[in-house]
Amino acid sequence: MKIGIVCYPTYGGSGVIATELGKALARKGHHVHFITYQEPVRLDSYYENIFYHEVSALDYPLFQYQPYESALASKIVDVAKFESLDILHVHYAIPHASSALIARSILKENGYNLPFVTTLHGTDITLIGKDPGYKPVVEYSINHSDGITSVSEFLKEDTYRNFSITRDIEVVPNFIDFSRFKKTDKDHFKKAIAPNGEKILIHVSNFRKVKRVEDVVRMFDLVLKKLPAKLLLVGDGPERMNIEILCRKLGNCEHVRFLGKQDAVEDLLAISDVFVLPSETESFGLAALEAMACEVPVISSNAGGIPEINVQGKTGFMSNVGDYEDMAKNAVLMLGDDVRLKTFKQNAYIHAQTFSIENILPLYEKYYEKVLRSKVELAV
Ligand code: GMT
Repeated sequence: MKIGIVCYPTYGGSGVIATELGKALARKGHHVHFITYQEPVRLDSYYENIFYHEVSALDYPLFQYQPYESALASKIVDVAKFESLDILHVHYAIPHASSALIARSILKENGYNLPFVTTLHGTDITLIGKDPGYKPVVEYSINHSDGITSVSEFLKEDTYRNFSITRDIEVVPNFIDFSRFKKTDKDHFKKAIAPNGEKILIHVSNFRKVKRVEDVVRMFDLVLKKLPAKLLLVGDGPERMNIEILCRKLGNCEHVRFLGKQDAVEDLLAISDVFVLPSETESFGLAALEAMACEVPVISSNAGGIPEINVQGKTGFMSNVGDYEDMAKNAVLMLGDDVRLKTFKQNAYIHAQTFSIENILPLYEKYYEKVLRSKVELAV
């Protein structure tokens, strides 16, 4: 198949999934065309069968905001015609689904049929998409997609709850590539971070309010009172300064390392004992799955789709949103007993295998085929 993929090229989970999906499809022989405003972060090398088409929204003094949606739709039209795309897959509804919809209409007038699949990832539904400023367009473009997938059961139900959706939504969970995310021996590195054998807690996110990084620091402070530990904070975003201020206030800065954005997250996970994800809402929690694949159990909130990956008392523990005291108690329970911790680590790894790319990729391929078949049937 010739598949177009539209996504955000940055560090967010939706862009990561879109890029890894494209890479896996290309490995199976499909031709994959990324259409976005910047080379996706995870497209870090040359790949046979992968092509990148940059969208450039012209700047003009009249524009307060560049009309990216129109520029993207125009680029989709151009790429579809020139490269003879069979299908387009857009990740994150805003504004990708509406751009795809405009492109499909333009192409149709030119006698070209380009069905598109929209994958809902999370905040495009749970936060931004249901804002009245976006909702009518998001709802319309979801309903007029040729196929709709969501990354968790929770997100599917939340979409039906918040929008008038007239169509079936297929759940295709996020996946993990075990050839990259696996436990490796990084003992020398572990010693540098935790020279006295301290336990290592890690949090990886884009430091937005929804991630509740403050809870990570507060729970860590309680853990520190019970056992020697270090905290790795990976990523960057709007909350970073507030978090630094909180660490200073709590007086635990010497045990907290701010590592900023990191490409090789798997090397940091390899030395970690517990992953912390206290999010306010999380449609899936790809960062937690990456941790589990590296044998790191998870202390999380029970928000959104997290219970679909973190199994209570087995791969980690879940607490109510904001209950950092309970999270600390659970972390101490796991970290305070090496035999118990080892069992949690093994469980996390075993459960993560359910989401291996080998299991999930065929679901997308079958779904594309189904969408293409139904388009042909409609045309006959
Ligand atoms: O908010 C983020 O973490 C980024 C966001 C994105 O779309 O880039 O992530 C969402 O999609 C990920 C991939 O499907 C999910 O694993 C995350 O749970 C989801 N984030 C939220 O729902 C907050």
